[in-house]
Amino acid sequence: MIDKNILRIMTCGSVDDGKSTLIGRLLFETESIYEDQMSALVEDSKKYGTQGDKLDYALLLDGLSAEREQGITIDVSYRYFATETRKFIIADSPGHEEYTRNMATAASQADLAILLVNAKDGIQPQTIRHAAILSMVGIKDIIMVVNKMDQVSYKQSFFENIKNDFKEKTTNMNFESVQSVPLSALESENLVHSSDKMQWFNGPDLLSSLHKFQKRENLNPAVLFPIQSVFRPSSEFRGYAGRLRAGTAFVGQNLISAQSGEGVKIAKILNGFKNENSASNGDSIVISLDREIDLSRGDVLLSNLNDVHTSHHFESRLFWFGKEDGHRGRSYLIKLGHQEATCTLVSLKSNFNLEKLSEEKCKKIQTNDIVKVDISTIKPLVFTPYSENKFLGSFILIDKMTHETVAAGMIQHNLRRGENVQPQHLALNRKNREQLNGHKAKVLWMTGLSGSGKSTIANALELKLHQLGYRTFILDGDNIRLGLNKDLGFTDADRVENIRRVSEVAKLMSEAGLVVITSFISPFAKDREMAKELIGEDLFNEIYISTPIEVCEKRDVKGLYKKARNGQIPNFSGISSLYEEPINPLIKVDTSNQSLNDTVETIISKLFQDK
Ligand code: ADX
Repeated sequence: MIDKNILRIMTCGSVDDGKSTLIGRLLFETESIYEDQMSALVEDSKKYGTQGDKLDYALLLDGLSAEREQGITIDVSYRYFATETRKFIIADSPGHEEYTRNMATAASQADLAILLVNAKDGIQPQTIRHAAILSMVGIKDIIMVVNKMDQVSYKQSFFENIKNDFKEKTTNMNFESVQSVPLSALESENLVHSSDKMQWFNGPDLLSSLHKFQKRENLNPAVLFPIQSVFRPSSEFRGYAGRLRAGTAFVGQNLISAQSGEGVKIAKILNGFKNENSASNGDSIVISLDREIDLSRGDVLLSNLNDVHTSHHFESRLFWFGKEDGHRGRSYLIKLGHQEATCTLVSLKSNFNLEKLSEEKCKKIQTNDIVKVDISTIKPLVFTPYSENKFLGSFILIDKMTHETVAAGMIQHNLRRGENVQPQHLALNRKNREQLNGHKAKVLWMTGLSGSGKSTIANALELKLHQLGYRTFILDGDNIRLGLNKDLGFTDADRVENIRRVSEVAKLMSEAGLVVITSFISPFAKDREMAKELIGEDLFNEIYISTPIEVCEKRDVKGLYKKARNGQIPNFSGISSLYEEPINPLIKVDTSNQSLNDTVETIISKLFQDK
């Protein structure tokens, strides 16, 4: 059984609020420090200490050399301490502004947050920013510690002013309880016993508050069991391993697969190597079922189907860590629970301005942004809003090319159209249409700079294919931008959307059985990758027209390079906007040293031998 008595606490505050000292001193006072750590502390205090002859408890914390050198805490570090009645896990998240994301990560695990304020400086903008993030990641309970009371002679007025100021500035945040404790971590006043120096304060000291704190438990008995792995040690036993994320499960209980809607009964529950009759929320177990149904990693077994959504469209809050900007229309890998899928940011709704504490319009997402977006996944996922279940309500987004985690997300709510729109089965498919046409469908995706020769090649190629009896269509950058995409310009965001729409159209046309030739600069590797995935690897053929920029510029058929060099066209590909070369194209053509005829022949001999 999971120990319900463990309290997960996170701490946050500005750089000078004394978090490390507070945690260090708590560890010391609760005798959670080993002898060797203690002797290191004595040595380190002499060398690096900031407290004269006294011990510098802040040095007990992790972050170690980098932190000591810079004088700031740089990552989330976890500390454990226990008293006779309770165990505590304390996450020290950094106070430095850049590291807001670490704070968000720590907050999603915490039962309670300790927000530190320096008695002398009072509430700082950073304090309020942290409070806003805490409220956004669903922290309901806060202890506001007014630290360094020794520096204001333990005067009540400082404490009362800060308390009122905090209350006023956070009225719109959804905290359910805010306690305030005045203390001095350095002098251990009001830390682990009530202080004689602050007799005007009649609340409990910090440690007593932590002992008394009652965790908000999910009392809903309904079971949520996301399957982490399928386990088949012998042909007689098939087990499903995972952690129970809500409710109490028992042998004989009826469960439903969220994905298929099929019902099953729990036959056995194993906890460790022991057979158990039941298991509760938080337990890591293996269960077996009364019959075999189709279940795999990522599927969710539950007792009440209405407790989750199975949908491919939801609104979410994102904490963006990525160094690269995020754009509407871009695709990422989403990992939600044990499920994985490709997803797209279909609309950017707003960006939360931490200075003004308000939502603002947003055109792209940058590092450290906290945005509200709609996400659409390629297959339905099982989820809940974050407020109902942290495990099935949170996810990460991964850049498929760099494998970097670019964002952490929290689901706000399902978007109904995700459930109400279902694919319609059609009587005829691509194969039928290909049969009638007498050839296979294909997409020839040409990429390259403006003036590289894409449109000329597309034209000559289509003519030749037409003569050979192929049904074809050209999607050309300039033409599409005069019609379907006339609302789009040349910012990165608009180019991403341009290619997304063109990919969808190319997919439809290939479903119609046509040979589709696309002629777009399509400068970003990620978007070409997205096109490939959407259209299907078997249909997608990348052709890189690699004519060097000097040659394109010399040709300057449309006079655009000249204008771009004169600064009349901003964001011009290859000059003031990035072009990422394909790494492994199927065909590569440099029109400065290959004739049009040869190019057309090369493409035809490589791709059209099937008829
Ligand atoms: S893409 O980058 O979004 O793929 P697309 O192929 O649709 O571009 O459009 C490129 C065409 O738009 C070029 O061939 C050129 O004629 C025209 N154009 C106008 N402004 C720009 C610009 N800033 N950068 C590139 N092409 C431009």
